[in-house]
Amino acid sequence: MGLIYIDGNLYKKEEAKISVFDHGLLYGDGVFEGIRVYNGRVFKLSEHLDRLFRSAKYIMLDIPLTKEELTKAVIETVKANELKEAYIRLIITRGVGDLGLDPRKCSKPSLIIIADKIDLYPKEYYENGLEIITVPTRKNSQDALSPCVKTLNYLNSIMAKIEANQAGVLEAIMLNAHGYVAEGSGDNIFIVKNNSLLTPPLWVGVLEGITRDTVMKIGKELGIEVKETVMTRYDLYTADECFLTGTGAEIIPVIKIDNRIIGNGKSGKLTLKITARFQELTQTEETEIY
Ligand code: PXG
Repeated sequence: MGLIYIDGNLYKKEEAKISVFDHGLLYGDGVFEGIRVYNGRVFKLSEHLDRLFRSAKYIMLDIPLTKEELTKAVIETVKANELKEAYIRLIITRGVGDLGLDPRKCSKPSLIIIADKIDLYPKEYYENGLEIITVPTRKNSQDALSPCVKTLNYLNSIMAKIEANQAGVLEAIMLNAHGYVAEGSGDNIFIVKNNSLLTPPLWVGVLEGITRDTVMKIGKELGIEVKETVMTRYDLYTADECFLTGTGAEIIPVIKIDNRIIGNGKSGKLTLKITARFQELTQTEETEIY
């Protein structure tokens, strides 16, 4: 237990160390994934690895392993930790360089896999719903750094989280530079309006969430109209239902936004239906490892 994978070897937690010259630390130069293990199955591993390769391609980082090798490394780490319910953090940094940001000084990327427990929001919020706010911090602009890329630099989200903390709520929604609703600090947002399921399109500047994709598929499978559409704060305030999705958050109902009560102030009907199907999928889908 407590074994961390670094570049092909497993180390005890206390002995798992990387260089202070790693550009992941010095510059946030790297990419990562957050993946869940449910009931001994790695949920949507293939989709997470595909996104990791897309993120790496954007930042021009060559992942030294194939998708098959990465799959094996993830499963080996989960098995070594004897975890049936877990959170996997898969990190690839530019590697060890010197005190200059030129990535050509980094001879090879570092690969780290941590498998541990995660509890993002207290359990009662999944039943009673979450209060959130829209915050002053805007999403990074597409042409500065695409929000589709899951990079090691999360300061944009961290600023939003600090603003939420200071307002006494647990999560923040960021708008993009034009004032359109984007996403939370670590989750995508959905609303239900007149029985349609709506979420911002990727071009607004959001991460292509694996949970977002899963929820959109569930919606369609349940015969619900699913639309990717731009939305403003007005659309949030007047929604019938609202929820957030993410690997950490799973599906969490939202009952208050900027002090406006959403719907009847309880988890909505479609939210409950989609959540029930999502929970079924987490127990039955994907890579069996035990
Ligand atoms: N948007 C952002 C900015 C994220 O960081 C999501 C959306 C949801 O994507 P997935 O693929 O997970 O459905 C994320 C994911 C944490 C934590 O420790 C954060 C995420 C995932 C897992 C854990 O806060 N963010």
